Amino acid sequence: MTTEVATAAASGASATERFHSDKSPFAAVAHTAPERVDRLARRVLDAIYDTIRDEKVTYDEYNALKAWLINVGEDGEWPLFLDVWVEHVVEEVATDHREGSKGTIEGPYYVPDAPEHGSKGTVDMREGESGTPLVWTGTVTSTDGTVLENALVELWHADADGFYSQFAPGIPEWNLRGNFRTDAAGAFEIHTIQPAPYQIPTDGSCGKLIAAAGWHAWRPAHLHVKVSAPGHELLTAQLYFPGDVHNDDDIASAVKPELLLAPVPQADGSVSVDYGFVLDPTR
Ligand code: MBD
Ligand code: FE
Repeated sequence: MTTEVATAAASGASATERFHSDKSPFAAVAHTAPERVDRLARRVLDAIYDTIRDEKVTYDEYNALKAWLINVGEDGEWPLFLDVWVEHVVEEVATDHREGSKGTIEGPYYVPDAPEHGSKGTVDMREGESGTPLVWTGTVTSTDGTVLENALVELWHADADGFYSQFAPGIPEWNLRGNFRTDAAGAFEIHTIQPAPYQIPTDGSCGKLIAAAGWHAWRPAHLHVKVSAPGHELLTAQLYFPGDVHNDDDIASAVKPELLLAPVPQADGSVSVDYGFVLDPTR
């Protein structure tokens, strides 16, 4: 028997395929004026020209960049590259007006339509799934304090080895992915395990950049969540655990103080957290 190993190329290919299978990102910008496209493309190109002139970039460096960009595509790592180094600023601008809960980036590993568990339940996990059991309670309200019944809470996270189902081989399809609905009091209760710190793939092009630049590849342990309710803006967030050494130097720049949990260890070895969400009404 051969043991499948997680490779950058395999998880990159899954993330790229998943992104392509979603509804076309171009439809939403089909009516963008040429002036806007011109302005944005021009500013990005000008930033590149400035860098080349200021830093006196050589032909050898230009050719290395060209080869690297081609490799990012071949590895399927464009979703990873963009979500790690660009998305956090897009998220910042997009959610600037909000009065409700803070969110953060989605990242490359969301999958819609995970199994539903009602308002209280346990995400799918393997027999003997490793990791500290985690019980997460919370409520979903609107910015005016109204309780939101039947709000959708979608949870996904890595396992204790830092792998996501559907993006690493040999993990059951919906492992550590589950959807919950708030009850009449706006409450939910989710049972899962505590995820581990996560290292982005080091064997692909993003890893090559990280090594060449002397960076590290780590994200702190995190739970991903999307919270939605009719008439409200979709909230995409990640929640973090205090004390994680990478909370202060997340490679994806996606940690905010408001997103830190306050876990309470229980006598039975599990950990409880209470963390709820306030959604902004649609403008
Ligand atoms: C992740 O798990 C993640 O959340 C982000 C943002 C980027 C890479 C891997
Ligand atoms: Fe993640």
